[in-house]
Amino acid sequence: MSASASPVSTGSPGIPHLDVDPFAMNFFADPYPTHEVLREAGPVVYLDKWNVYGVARYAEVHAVLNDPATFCSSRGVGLSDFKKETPWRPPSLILEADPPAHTRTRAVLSKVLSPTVMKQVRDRFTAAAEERVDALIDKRSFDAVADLAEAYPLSIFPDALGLKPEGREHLIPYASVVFNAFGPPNQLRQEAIERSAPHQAYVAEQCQRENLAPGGFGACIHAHVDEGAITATEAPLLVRSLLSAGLDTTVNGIGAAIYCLARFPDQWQRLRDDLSLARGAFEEAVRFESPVQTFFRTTTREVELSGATIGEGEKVLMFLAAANRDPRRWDKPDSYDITRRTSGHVGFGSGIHMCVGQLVARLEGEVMLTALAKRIAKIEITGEPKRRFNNTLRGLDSLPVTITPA
Ligand code: OVV
Repeated sequence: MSASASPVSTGSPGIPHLDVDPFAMNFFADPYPTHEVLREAGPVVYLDKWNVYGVARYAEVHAVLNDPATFCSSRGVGLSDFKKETPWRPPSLILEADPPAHTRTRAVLSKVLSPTVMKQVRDRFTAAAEERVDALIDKRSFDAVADLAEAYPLSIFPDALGLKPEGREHLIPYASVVFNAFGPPNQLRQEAIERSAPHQAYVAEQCQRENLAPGGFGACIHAHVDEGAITATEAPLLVRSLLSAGLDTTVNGIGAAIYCLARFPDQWQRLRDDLSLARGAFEEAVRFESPVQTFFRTTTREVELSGATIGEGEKVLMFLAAANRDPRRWDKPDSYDITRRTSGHVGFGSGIHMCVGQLVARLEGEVMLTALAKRIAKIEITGEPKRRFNNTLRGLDSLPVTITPA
């Protein structure tokens, strides 16, 4: 991988210019050597391929995430600057918003996905995980992506939202468009958006109040209209956020955990010996694989970041995955260790935009890993894992495994 410092006079002095493309197939296939190049080049880099700044060290990623007034989200958290280009869909009222607008919508989704609500769904999520594991034990050999990482969230999350049974096949393809659309105008993004119309139509329809079952997350969002916290126009767009970010993320999170535990059998054994490690094993998989690899911010003013001057209206690409393996922050960053102190990892982000659905993700991960570890002695990878390519999400398309029951 080449990392050439260039003397281009338009750039801020001292900021290394790199010619790497973090949205290219060869990068997705093995991002780790390039993550190291990005971290070692300097605290702030410039990517000539897309004309954006980049931060790949933990300290700078954390700093950008925690200064939302300077590094804003309302101009989009993908490459596209909403001040210069029309967004491909109406902006998210939470992800693509800044305070004070963000504060109100965030409060609503925080309540809808609160610890109290997790207590109410926990037994259902646990029963579904145990049921899924029963079915996998009957099969013995299966695809850990389709039959586990996708099948389990699909068996609980659309019901928890209150979606009707018809049309659910649009959910993962819709999310795939959303996460590809954060990337640059490469083939992945352009083709995803070109084919998005049927998925968008499905999602728009399911966000309406009359299509969401009573008691579900969707109906709970609409109930906040009656309290005056949000308007009837805003509610469907907040439901859309759960449809956008609530499924494919946990698919890739659970997929990451299974892939880690299958590759590192000593960690699988530790989990089996102590089931209270399940939540930590999931969290460490989120750090280690970083299912959400990157997000952008846009500068609202000229700012100095670790000695680098960045002008107003510049895009800054945050390499969450590189920060999560920065040796400046982590001991043995490239080891999957389920007893590691993972707090501070940026796999769920950090600061005011930190994943509002993190409790749902952790609940799914915890109960699924517990159900697996209770009943399965061994997970063996029996075929070539195939990667799924997306501009933002990291995960597999297939992972053939054979399990040995306990
Ligand atoms: C975190 C995230 C990812 C994708 C979409 C959204 C949020 C949204 O709010 O629509």
